[in-house]
Order: sequence, then structure tokens, then C-alpha cells
Amino acid sequence: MDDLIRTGSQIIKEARKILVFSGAGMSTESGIPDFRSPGGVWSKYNPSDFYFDKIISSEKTREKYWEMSTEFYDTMKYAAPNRAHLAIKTLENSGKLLAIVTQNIDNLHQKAGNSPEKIIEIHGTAFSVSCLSCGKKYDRADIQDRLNSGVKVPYCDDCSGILKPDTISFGQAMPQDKMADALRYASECDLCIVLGSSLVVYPAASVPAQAVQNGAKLIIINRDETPLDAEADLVCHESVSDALEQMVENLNS
Ligand code: CNA
Repeated sequence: MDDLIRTGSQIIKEARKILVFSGAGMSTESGIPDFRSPGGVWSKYNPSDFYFDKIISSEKTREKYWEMSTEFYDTMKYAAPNRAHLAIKTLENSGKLLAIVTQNIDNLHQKAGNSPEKIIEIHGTAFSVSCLSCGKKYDRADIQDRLNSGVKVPYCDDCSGILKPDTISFGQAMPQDKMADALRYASECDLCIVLGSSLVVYPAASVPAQAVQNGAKLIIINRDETPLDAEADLVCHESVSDALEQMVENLNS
């Protein structure tokens, strides 16, 4: 591990424009389960139950979806950033951070103090809700109050349309503007650091792939192997917080 940390620190020191690409493994140490690890969300729920077209077409699916989403949101609401999130704040303080492209919907990069304009949430956020018909926006906490008071499936106040958290479900279109920003940063960076992502969810995983194609260096810190490991300059199968904290420790000295 010491050699990996030393090499990682050196690569980070030499970089000038760093793109962080984060996934669910970034937040497991904040108490939020990921999708694919044992005990993760998909060991309890079946992902195919929550495809976007099913949410649109079935009241029963919407009820189940809000049930799953409530459980997840309640955990995220009280979660605090962990040492890995704080290490990314250190990266921003060093002036090297170009952007954070995150697949996470948990608001923890914001809570860690990173600048909102540097955070691109390509899979959206669990902290707001929109009407799929008229686009009216709601604060998630307000919708959660309705659910907690016994409403099983909330609908839009203005047009009675279907409400959904502003997260991207399987089969739902990605936000084109955010994806375009993410790919632009991937072309501009000279180092991409992948943190806690299985890199199997597309098109999100095309962001680090694009960075490598454009000549950027690649560091992957993820407990399990990923399909991009062979392309990386450094692969660290360790805890994100342990590894990243040590890699950025002496950055500003
Ligand atoms: P994933 O497919 O669940 O993969 C997570 C990866 O993280 C796995 O390969 C694990 O080995 C690794 N991992 C878990 N904990 C740690 C740790 N402490 N240190 C190092 N590695 C760790 O998640 P991805 O993000 O790759 O998949 C994309 C999905 C997951 C996106 O759509 C997210 O919205 C979604 N998601 C987000 C959250 C969140 O916002 N916190 C939680 C769960 C799922």
C-alpha cells in the first residue's frame, strides 16, 4: 500500500487539471450502501422492478419505487461526508481540481464544501423532485413530509402529473447538458481519478474512458476490479478514504 500511496501522491502532485469521477463506493463509509456490493441496494431490491417505463405505466411500481426511494433518502439525508470527500476538498483548495463528475445522488460533495459549480451530478440528485408532465419542481423534504403522513404515491399540485425524484432511473434519458459538460472536462483534464465506481454503468463510465483516450493519466481507487483497470496508471484496490486521504496529505506543503 505504501508504494501505491507514494506513486499516487506523485501523479497528483504533477497534475494540473484533475477530474474526479466518483461513484457509490465513495459514500459507503458515510453509511450509504452502494448498488452492487454484498448488502448493497440490489441485494434487497430488484433493479428491473424500477425501470423508467414501469414507473410511468404502473401505480403499483410507483408505490414500490417511493418505498425504496424513501429508505434510501432517509439514510442520505443524515449522512455526513467522509474522509474521501474531505480529501477532494483538499484537492480543490490546491487549485488543481477541474471538476467532480459524480454518479452519486447524495449531496455529499456539496456537504464537504466543494464549490457547487465544480460538481456535475450526471445521475441527478435525490434532494429534489419534479413533475414529469409540467416540470414543476419540489423540494424533496416537502414531498417526503407527504409520504410520511401516509400518502403512498404523490402527484403534482398543479397538473396531477407523476412526480419523481430528480435521479436518473434505468431506461431514463441522461441529462444531455451535464453529460456534455462531463465529456468536455474529460477532454480537458490531465489526470482523472476514479473513486468507488464499478465502471459498469454506461454512458457514465465513458467519462474516464474518454479522459484516457485524450491522453490523461488515470488513477482508480476501488475495492473491486473494474473494466478500466488495465488502462490505468495506478490501480488501488483499497478503501477510498484511506487511500485518497494519504495521497493528498502533503499536497499543500
Ligand atoms: P456500484 O456499481 O455500486 O459500484 C460501487 C463500487 O464501489 C464497487 O465496485 C465497490 O467495490 C466499490 N466500493 C464500495 N465501497 C468502497 C470503499 N469504501 N472503498 C473503495 N471502493 C468501494 O456504483 P457505481 O457508482 O459505479 O454505479 C453507478 C450507480 C450507483 C449510479 O447510478 C448511482 O446513482 C448509484 N448509487 C449512488 C449512491 C449514492 O449516491 N451514494 C448509492 C448507491 C448507488
